[in-house]
Amino acid sequence: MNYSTTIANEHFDHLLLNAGGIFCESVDQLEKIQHAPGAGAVMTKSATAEKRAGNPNPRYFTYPDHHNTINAMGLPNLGIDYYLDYVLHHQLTLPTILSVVGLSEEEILANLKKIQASGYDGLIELNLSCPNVPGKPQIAYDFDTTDHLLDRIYSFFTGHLGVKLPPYFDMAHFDRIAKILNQYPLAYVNAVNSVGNGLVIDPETDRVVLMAKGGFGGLGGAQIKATALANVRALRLRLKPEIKIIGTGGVTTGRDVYDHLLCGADLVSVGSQLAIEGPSIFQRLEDELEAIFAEKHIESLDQVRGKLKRLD
Ligand code: FMN
Repeated sequence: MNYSTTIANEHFDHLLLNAGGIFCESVDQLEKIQHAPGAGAVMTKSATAEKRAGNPNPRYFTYPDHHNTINAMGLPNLGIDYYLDYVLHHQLTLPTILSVVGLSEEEILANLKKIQASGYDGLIELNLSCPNVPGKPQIAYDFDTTDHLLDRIYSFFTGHLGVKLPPYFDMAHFDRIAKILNQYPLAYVNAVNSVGNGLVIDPETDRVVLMAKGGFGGLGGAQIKATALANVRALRLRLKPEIKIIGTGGVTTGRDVYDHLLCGADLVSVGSQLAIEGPSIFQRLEDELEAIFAEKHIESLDQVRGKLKRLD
């Protein structure tokens, strides 16, 4: 299959990449994704202005079924300078997306100004949806703040920007966020981030499994697939065609990748199951996807992307 896909000035030969936060905190991890067979791109860890230790351990938990996770990492990262240095000065094999975040509007703007001043010309992903920093709401659940922030960003920023969104659960909210995003020259949206503030209980001890936030944490893996697909589909139906979509959430099999494509995803990223299985997952998922294409006699991505059928 020809997987050739373009977002802004970046060209991808494969559909899959690591989801933000997975295998991407250190150069060592990033290099493993760069060289993973079947990977089409690399996402760096969401970077704050200064490096952060994140929340206390335990802050990540894999369910016994090995297909689901809950985390309250709290954005541990090595700081924007580290990741900017990586994308600017390392020999990159794959298109690499620089993920940025901030704990305040001013920090976000300062990060983007720094990136712009560096001359970096690749894709940048602004994370508007981290659910795990105590006391800091997910920005993209506040529509007015999101609009105001994007307005401030585009008063100076000329780079290729995508935004990472939290999951929405109400049709009115899909309408609202799409209307805001359509006002700006965004390269893409990435949907979805972890489903915020779930709670997992250990049946042996009757205790929560995470230390921070009283055990509340972001959900990932198979349990969030339906929510992720709904978000990709709802956004694809509402966003202007120039805004591409990275589908994220609930991918554990090639069929999950296929379903994201049906809903309109241009690329698909893998979080929890990559953390569980390691970078060999990309080739497995691509092989499973190929098998589905062969079985259905599909010869081009255009026959699948956004081609979800309705019952009426
Ligand atoms: N998303 C980000 O945009 N930036 C991050 O730094 C980030 N860190 C994460 C760390 C962990 C341990 C996990 C499990 C998720 C993190 N996420 C982050 C969210 C994932 O990128 C992804 O959106 C979410 O896990 C849903 O995908 P999944 O169902 O494949 O896990």
